[in-house]
Amino acid sequence: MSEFRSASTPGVLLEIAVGLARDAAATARRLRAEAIFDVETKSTATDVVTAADKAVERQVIEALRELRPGDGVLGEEYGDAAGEGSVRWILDPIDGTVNYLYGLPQYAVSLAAEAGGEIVAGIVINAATGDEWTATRGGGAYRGDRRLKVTGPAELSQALVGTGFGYDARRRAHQGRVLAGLITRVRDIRRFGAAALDLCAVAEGTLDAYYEKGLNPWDHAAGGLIAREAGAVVAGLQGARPGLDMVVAAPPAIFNDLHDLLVGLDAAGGA
Ligand code: LIP
Repeated sequence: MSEFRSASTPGVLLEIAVGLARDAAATARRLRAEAIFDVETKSTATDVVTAADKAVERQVIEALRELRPGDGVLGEEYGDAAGEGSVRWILDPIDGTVNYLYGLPQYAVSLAAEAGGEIVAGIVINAATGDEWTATRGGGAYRGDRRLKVTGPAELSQALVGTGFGYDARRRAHQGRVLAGLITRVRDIRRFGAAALDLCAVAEGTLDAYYEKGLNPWDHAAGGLIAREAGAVVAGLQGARPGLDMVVAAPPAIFNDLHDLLVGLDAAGGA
Protein backbone atom coordinates (compact mmCIF):
# COMPACT_ATOMS: atom_id res chain seq x y z
CA MET A 1 0.00 0.00 0.00
CA SER A 2 2.87 2.49 0.79
CA GLU A 3 3.87 2.24 -2.88
CA PHE A 4 0.41 3.59 -3.76
CA ARG A 5 1.08 6.64 -1.65
CA SER A 6 4.43 7.58 -3.15
CA ALA A 7 5.20 5.97 -6.51
CA SER A 8 3.89 7.76 -9.61
CA THR A 9 4.77 5.36 -12.39
CA PRO A 10 2.01 4.93 -15.00
CA GLY A 11 1.60 1.32 -13.83
CA VAL A 12 1.03 2.27 -10.18
CA LEU A 13 -1.28 5.15 -11.11
CA LEU A 14 -3.32 2.81 -13.30
CA GLU A 15 -3.62 0.26 -10.50
CA ILE A 16 -4.97 2.98 -8.22
CA ALA A 17 -7.35 4.22 -10.92
CA VAL A 18 -8.70 0.70 -11.57
CA GLY A 19 -9.52 0.12 -7.89
CA LEU A 20 -11.20 3.51 -7.44
CA ALA A 21 -13.14 3.33 -10.73
CA ARG A 22 -14.49 -0.16 -9.99
CA ASP A 23 -15.78 1.01 -6.60
CA ALA A 24 -17.22 4.13 -8.23
CA ALA A 25 -19.02 2.08 -10.90
CA ALA A 26 -20.51 -0.17 -8.22
CA THR A 27 -21.78 2.90 -6.34
CA ALA A 28 -23.29 4.38 -9.52
CA ARG A 29 -25.16 1.11 -10.14
CA ARG A 30 -26.32 0.82 -6.52
CA LEU A 31 -27.59 4.40 -6.28
CA ARG A 32 -29.38 4.59 -9.64
CA ALA A 33 -32.83 3.52 -8.48
CA GLU A 34 -33.07 6.52 -6.09
CA ALA A 35 -30.67 8.97 -7.75
CA ILE A 36 -32.79 9.42 -10.88
CA PHE A 37 -35.42 11.09 -8.72
CA ASP A 38 -32.87 13.54 -7.23
CA VAL A 39 -31.90 15.57 -10.28
CA GLU A 40 -30.74 19.18 -10.72
CA THR A 41 -29.87 21.13 -13.86
CA LYS A 42 -26.60 22.93 -14.67
CA SER A 43 -25.84 25.05 -17.79
CA THR A 44 -29.28 24.54 -19.39
CA ALA A 45 -32.59 22.84 -18.57
CA THR A 46 -31.37 19.66 -20.32
CA ASP A 47 -27.90 19.60 -18.70
CA VAL A 48 -28.68 17.36 -15.73
CA VAL A 49 -26.76 16.15 -12.67
CA THR A 50 -28.09 13.43 -10.38
CA ALA A 51 -27.34 12.79 -6.74
CA ALA A 52 -25.25 9.83 -7.91
CA ASP A 53 -22.91 11.96 -10.04
CA LYS A 54 -22.08 13.94 -6.87
CA ALA A 55 -21.91 10.96 -4.49
CA VAL A 56 -19.60 9.03 -6.81
CA GLU A 57 -17.31 12.03 -7.24
CA ARG A 58 -17.15 12.65 -3.46
CA GLN A 59 -16.34 8.95 -2.93
CA VAL A 60 -13.39 9.08 -5.34
CA ILE A 61 -12.11 12.41 -3.96
CA GLU A 62 -12.21 11.09 -0.37
CA ALA A 63 -10.41 7.87 -1.36
CA LEU A 64 -7.72 9.86 -3.19
CA ARG A 65 -7.27 12.12 -0.17
CA GLU A 66 -6.53 8.96 1.86
CA LEU A 67 -4.33 7.27 -0.71
CA ARG A 68 -2.61 10.23 -2.35
CA PRO A 69 -3.00 13.30 -0.11
CA GLY A 70 -0.63 15.43 -2.22
CA ASP A 71 -2.35 14.91 -5.57
CA GLY A 72 -4.70 17.34 -7.29
CA VAL A 73 -8.19 16.38 -8.50
CA LEU A 74 -10.23 17.90 -11.33
CA GLY A 75 -13.80 16.58 -11.34
CA GLU A 76 -16.91 17.48 -13.34
CA GLU A 77 -19.09 18.27 -10.32
CA TYR A 78 -16.70 19.73 -7.70
CA GLY A 79 -14.14 21.36 -9.96
CA ASP A 80 -10.39 21.70 -9.59
CA ALA A 81 -8.69 21.00 -6.22
CA ALA A 82 -4.98 21.72 -6.69
CA GLY A 83 -2.37 19.41 -5.09
CA GLU A 84 1.24 19.93 -4.03
CA GLY A 85 2.67 17.12 -6.19
CA SER A 86 3.00 16.66 -9.95
CA VAL A 87 0.05 14.28 -10.26
CA ARG A 88 -3.52 15.38 -10.95
CA TRP A 89 -6.51 13.05 -11.31
CA ILE A 90 -9.18 13.94 -13.91
CA LEU A 91 -12.59 12.44 -13.13
CA ASP A 92 -16.00 12.18 -14.77
CA PRO A 93 -18.05 10.32 -12.12
CA ILE A 94 -20.84 9.46 -14.60
CA ASP A 95 -20.16 10.28 -18.24
CA GLY A 96 -23.44 9.96 -20.13
CA THR A 97 -25.67 11.25 -17.33
CA VAL A 98 -28.70 11.54 -19.62
CA ASN A 99 -28.30 7.84 -20.53
CA TYR A 100 -28.03 7.09 -16.77
CA LEU A 101 -31.26 9.00 -16.18
CA TYR A 102 -33.11 7.12 -18.96
CA GLY A 103 -31.62 3.72 -18.08
CA LEU A 104 -29.74 3.39 -21.36
CA PRO A 105 -26.76 1.10 -20.58
CA GLN A 106 -24.22 3.53 -22.00
CA TYR A 107 -22.72 5.50 -19.11
CA ALA A 108 -19.25 5.36 -17.63
CA VAL A 109 -16.85 6.25 -14.87
CA SER A 110 -13.81 7.89 -16.45
CA LEU A 111 -10.63 8.42 -14.39
CA ALA A 112 -7.25 9.57 -15.70
CA ALA A 113 -3.93 10.40 -14.04
CA GLU A 114 -2.00 13.37 -15.39
CA ALA A 115 1.69 13.78 -14.53
CA GLY A 116 3.76 16.75 -15.63
CA GLY A 117 0.86 17.95 -17.83
CA GLU A 118 0.55 14.65 -19.75
CA ILE A 119 -2.12 11.95 -19.32
CA VAL A 120 -0.11 8.85 -18.31
CA ALA A 121 -2.79 6.40 -17.16
CA GLY A 122 -6.54 6.04 -17.63
CA ILE A 123 -9.55 3.78 -17.17
CA VAL A 124 -13.10 3.93 -18.51
CA ILE A 125 -15.68 1.54 -17.03
CA ASN A 126 -19.17 1.17 -18.48
CA ALA A 127 -20.96 1.20 -15.11
CA ALA A 128 -24.04 -0.56 -16.56
CA THR A 129 -22.19 -3.49 -18.20
CA GLY A 130 -18.91 -3.60 -16.24
CA ASP A 131 -16.83 -3.43 -19.43
CA GLU A 132 -13.38 -1.90 -18.79
CA TRP A 133 -10.89 -0.13 -21.02
CA THR A 134 -7.45 0.85 -19.72
CA ALA A 135 -4.21 2.35 -20.95
CA THR A 136 -0.85 3.66 -19.82
CA ARG A 137 1.27 6.07 -21.82
CA GLY A 138 3.62 3.98 -23.95
CA GLY A 139 2.11 0.82 -22.46
CA GLY A 140 -0.76 0.22 -24.90
CA ALA A 141 -4.55 0.05 -24.54
CA TYR A 142 -6.67 -2.87 -23.39
CA ARG A 143 -10.28 -3.95 -23.17
CA GLY A 144 -10.16 -6.26 -20.19
CA ASP A 145 -6.90 -8.07 -20.97
CA ARG A 146 -7.26 -7.89 -24.77
CA ARG A 147 -4.74 -5.52 -26.37
CA LEU A 148 -6.42 -3.03 -28.68
CA LYS A 149 -5.27 -1.81 -32.10
CA VAL A 150 -7.38 0.57 -34.17
CA THR A 151 -8.71 -0.84 -37.43
CA GLY A 152 -10.98 1.04 -39.79
CA PRO A 153 -11.52 1.66 -43.48
CA ALA A 154 -9.02 3.13 -45.91
CA GLU A 155 -11.61 5.69 -47.03
CA LEU A 156 -13.58 8.22 -44.96
CA SER A 157 -16.62 7.47 -47.13
CA GLN A 158 -16.70 3.99 -45.54
CA ALA A 159 -16.31 5.20 -41.95
CA LEU A 160 -18.86 4.77 -39.14
CA VAL A 161 -18.47 8.03 -37.24
CA GLY A 162 -19.56 8.84 -33.68
CA THR A 163 -20.40 12.34 -32.47
CA GLY A 164 -22.35 14.24 -29.84
CA PHE A 165 -24.20 17.50 -29.18
CA GLY A 166 -24.02 20.06 -26.42
CA TYR A 167 -26.79 21.19 -24.07
CA ASP A 168 -27.08 24.72 -25.51
CA ALA A 169 -29.58 25.23 -28.38
CA ARG A 170 -27.34 27.63 -30.36
CA ARG A 171 -24.46 25.16 -30.16
CA ARG A 172 -26.76 22.30 -31.17
CA ALA A 173 -27.91 24.31 -34.18
CA HIS A 174 -24.31 24.73 -35.31
CA GLN A 175 -23.49 21.07 -34.63
CA GLY A 176 -26.57 20.13 -36.67
CA ARG A 177 -25.30 22.15 -39.64
CA VAL A 178 -21.89 20.50 -39.38
CA LEU A 179 -23.54 17.06 -39.25
CA ALA A 180 -25.63 17.87 -42.34
CA GLY A 181 -22.43 18.65 -44.23
CA LEU A 182 -20.65 15.54 -43.01
CA ILE A 183 -23.36 12.86 -43.19
CA THR A 184 -23.17 12.46 -46.99
CA ARG A 185 -19.39 11.98 -46.81
CA VAL A 186 -19.25 9.00 -44.39
CA ARG A 187 -20.83 5.53 -44.08
CA ASP A 188 -23.13 6.57 -41.19
CA ILE A 189 -23.33 8.39 -37.87
CA ARG A 190 -23.77 7.07 -34.32
CA ARG A 191 -24.77 9.16 -31.30
CA PHE A 192 -24.19 6.97 -28.22
CA GLY A 193 -24.21 9.78 -25.64
CA ALA A 194 -20.98 9.30 -23.65
CA ALA A 195 -17.71 10.71 -25.05
CA ALA A 196 -15.48 8.47 -22.90
CA LEU A 197 -17.18 5.35 -24.32
CA ASP A 198 -17.16 6.76 -27.86
CA LEU A 199 -13.36 7.16 -27.65
CA CYS A 200 -13.02 3.57 -26.37
CA ALA A 201 -15.19 2.45 -29.31
CA VAL A 202 -12.65 4.02 -31.69
CA ALA A 203 -9.85 2.19 -29.84
CA GLU A 204 -11.56 -1.18 -30.29
CA GLY A 205 -13.00 -0.56 -33.76
CA THR A 206 -16.73 -0.49 -32.95
CA LEU A 207 -16.55 3.05 -34.29
CA ASP A 208 -14.16 4.08 -37.07
CA ALA A 209 -13.89 7.69 -35.87
CA TYR A 210 -15.34 10.22 -33.44
CA TYR A 211 -15.52 14.00 -33.21
CA GLU A 212 -17.24 16.41 -30.84
CA LYS A 213 -17.14 20.11 -29.96
CA GLY A 214 -17.55 21.29 -26.35
CA LEU A 215 -15.91 18.45 -24.39
CA ASN A 216 -14.31 19.16 -21.04
CA PRO A 217 -11.09 17.47 -19.89
CA TRP A 218 -13.03 14.94 -17.78
CA ASP A 219 -15.00 13.81 -20.87
CA HIS A 220 -11.91 12.88 -22.92
CA ALA A 221 -8.79 12.53 -20.72
CA ALA A 222 -8.94 8.76 -20.12
CA GLY A 223 -10.74 7.82 -23.35
CA GLY A 224 -8.32 9.94 -25.38
CA LEU A 225 -5.29 8.09 -23.94
CA ILE A 226 -6.98 4.73 -24.62
CA ALA A 227 -7.69 5.66 -28.27
CA ARG A 228 -4.17 7.08 -28.72
CA GLU A 229 -2.50 4.00 -27.21
CA ALA A 230 -4.55 1.83 -29.60
CA GLY A 231 -3.00 3.77 -32.51
CA ALA A 232 -5.59 6.49 -33.22
CA VAL A 233 -4.70 10.13 -33.78
CA VAL A 234 -6.48 12.17 -31.10
CA ALA A 235 -6.28 15.94 -31.59
CA GLY A 236 -8.06 19.25 -32.05
CA LEU A 237 -8.18 21.06 -35.40
CA GLN A 238 -5.32 22.82 -37.15
CA GLY A 239 -2.63 21.61 -34.76
CA ALA A 240 -4.54 22.27 -31.55
CA ARG A 241 -4.54 19.78 -28.66
CA PRO A 242 -7.86 17.99 -28.05
CA GLY A 243 -10.02 20.40 -26.06
CA LEU A 244 -13.21 22.45 -25.79
CA ASP A 245 -13.11 23.58 -29.42
CA MET A 246 -12.84 20.09 -30.82
CA VAL A 247 -11.81 16.53 -30.12
CA VAL A 248 -11.26 14.30 -33.15
CA ALA A 249 -10.14 10.66 -32.91
CA ALA A 250 -9.49 8.46 -35.93
CA PRO A 251 -6.97 5.98 -37.32
CA PRO A 252 -4.12 7.64 -39.31
CA ALA A 253 -5.59 6.36 -42.61
CA ILE A 254 -8.67 8.60 -42.42
CA PHE A 255 -7.72 11.25 -39.82
CA ASN A 256 -6.56 13.92 -42.30
CA ASP A 257 -9.64 13.62 -44.51
CA LEU A 258 -11.96 13.85 -41.50
CA HIS A 259 -9.91 16.75 -40.10
CA ASP A 260 -10.03 18.71 -43.35
CA LEU A 261 -13.77 18.08 -43.76
CA LEU A 262 -14.42 19.37 -40.20
CA VAL A 263 -12.27 22.46 -40.83
CA GLY A 264 -14.18 23.10 -44.06
CA LEU A 265 -17.47 22.84 -42.13
CA ASP A 266 -16.20 25.22 -39.39
CA ALA A 267 -16.90 22.44 -36.86
CA ALA A 268 -14.89 24.17 -34.11
CA GLY A 269 -16.81 27.41 -34.73
CA GLY A 270 -20.28 28.50 -33.74
CA ALA A 271 -21.51 29.06 -30.18
C1 LIP B 1 -21.74 14.14 -22.10
C2 LIP B 1 -20.69 13.74 -23.10
C3 LIP B 1 -21.34 13.58 -24.49
C4 LIP B 1 -21.93 14.87 -24.91
C5 LIP B 1 -22.96 15.32 -23.91
C6 LIP B 1 -22.35 15.43 -22.51
P1 LIP B 1 -21.95 14.25 -19.47
O1 LIP B 1 -21.12 14.29 -20.85
O2 LIP B 1 -20.14 12.52 -22.73
O3 LIP B 1 -20.40 13.19 -25.44
O4 LIP B 1 -22.51 14.74 -26.18
O5 LIP B 1 -23.47 16.57 -24.32
O6 LIP B 1 -21.39 16.44 -22.48
O7 LIP B 1 -22.63 15.60 -19.33
O8 LIP B 1 -22.92 13.13 -19.50
O9 LIP B 1 -20.88 14.03 -18.41
